[in-house]
Amino acid sequence: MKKILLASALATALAFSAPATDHGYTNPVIPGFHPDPSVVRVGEDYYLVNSSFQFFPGVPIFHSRDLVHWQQIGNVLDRPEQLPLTNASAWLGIYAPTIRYHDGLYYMVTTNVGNGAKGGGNFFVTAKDPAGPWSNPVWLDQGGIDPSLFWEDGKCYLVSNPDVMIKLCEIDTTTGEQLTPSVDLWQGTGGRHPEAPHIFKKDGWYYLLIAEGGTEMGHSVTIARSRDIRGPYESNPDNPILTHLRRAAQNNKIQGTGHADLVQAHDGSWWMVCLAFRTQANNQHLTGRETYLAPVTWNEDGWPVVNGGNPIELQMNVPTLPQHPVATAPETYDFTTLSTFPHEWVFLRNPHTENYAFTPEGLLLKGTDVTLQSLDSPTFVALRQLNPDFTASETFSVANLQSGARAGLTVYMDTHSHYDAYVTRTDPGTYRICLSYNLHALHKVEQSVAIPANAEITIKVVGSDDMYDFYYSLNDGDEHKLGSLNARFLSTETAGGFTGITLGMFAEGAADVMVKNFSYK
Ligand code: 6LW
Repeated sequence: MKKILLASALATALAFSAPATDHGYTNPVIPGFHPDPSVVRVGEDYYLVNSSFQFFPGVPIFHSRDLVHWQQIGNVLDRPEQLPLTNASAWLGIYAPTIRYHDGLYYMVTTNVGNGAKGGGNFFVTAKDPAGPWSNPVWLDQGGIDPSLFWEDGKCYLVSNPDVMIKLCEIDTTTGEQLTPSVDLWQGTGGRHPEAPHIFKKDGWYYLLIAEGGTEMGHSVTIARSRDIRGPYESNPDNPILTHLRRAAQNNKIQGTGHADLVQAHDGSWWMVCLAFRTQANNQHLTGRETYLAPVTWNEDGWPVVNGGNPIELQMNVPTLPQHPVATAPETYDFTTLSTFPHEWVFLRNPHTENYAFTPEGLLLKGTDVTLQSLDSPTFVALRQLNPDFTASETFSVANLQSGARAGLTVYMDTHSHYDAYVTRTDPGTYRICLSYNLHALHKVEQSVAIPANAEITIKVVGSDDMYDFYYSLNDGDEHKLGSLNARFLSTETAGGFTGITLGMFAEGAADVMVKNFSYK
């Protein structure tokens, strides 16, 4: 079996060709489960990172030259020693990261909630090249979540939110040691969960950008400033500078705008990246919290104004940097030609790598007794659902399928909430293709159809605003409908967790599965 290499560019990516422009773009700029964005500029290059919770590798990192088009260039945490995820649920693991650049080094600072040295907590890693490799974690003392770094006069300051308060201390960036006591900076304007702090310096002011209101409908971005980094901080009279809670955005598909970062572009313009979600399925969301972009100006009192004070739109009609489209992911992954997983594929927690092998016939997945309900790592490898409307399919054959084993395609929100279309064997020689749902305590096999053994099977799922429709075909023959399941029961509002839907190829029990290809479009 070939060893799985988790970090390699996909050479077969297709170039996206659009006429060069410097006006208008589509939000989200990074669709699907890509929350808690943080951005840094180095010269004319921009790098952006997202949180990743219980998925491995963690912290996807993207590159752009225009802030609009982003290409994933790796995952910051791609080794188990950087990213222990034992028993991590969709509420745990890697929370919001911050990316910064100082003195020739990239820094990514984040929180591993529930895992790691010291039982979890805040740490940073560094790299000379943002595509990696990144260092092992340097653990930090100040608690809370959403750590961020700021340098001035040879000092490195850490901010995070222990005790529901944005606090600051100085740290030693070699050892992580805390050099000064944590001081209180600001608690926001009264919204719950003051978090996501970032410090910027402009025109002699220290600006402290935060998020408040929690990561749901009431999410907002607020800002305060001080002449002294340690405060006192005065609140912007026009706070919040971004929220979709108000009437102006009540019919906007984009909701939950918050958790932001600011960057000054190489042409001098200012921009905000933030998270938000797109509502579907009766005002709920499934594709996770995504990455959005908005222009920022400064008013005469020296406070930032996001998108002219207006809500963020799907179609942004504003000037941009000169646009540089990037290569996009392929529609079909042909596993007979691949020898590594491209960056966008993810596993649950720390994968048992011996259960995944690239062969000339395809990707061999070996099932184990770890199921999709488990907080261990099942045999599962997935892509994020990027948009409500999509078609995904997996073509595979089953070399070994013992009674009770299952192999197929899961529409997976978390351990409690997933829809599975799969092949199973009920008694010697009887193969069936089934559709089941797992919704916390509710579990049912909705459909079960006998199929011949030794068939090449294609399972397809078609997503829309309200439904997931499942189909199958055998040996490239006619397509049959397997069933339909309502999308809303898998939503974040119903299922919980900080993630979004992933579409996973999985194997459970004594099942050896040869996957020929997987498509997503
Ligand atoms: C993240 C916090 C938040 O660390 O939710 O929406 C937490 N913002 O800032 C998990 O994403």
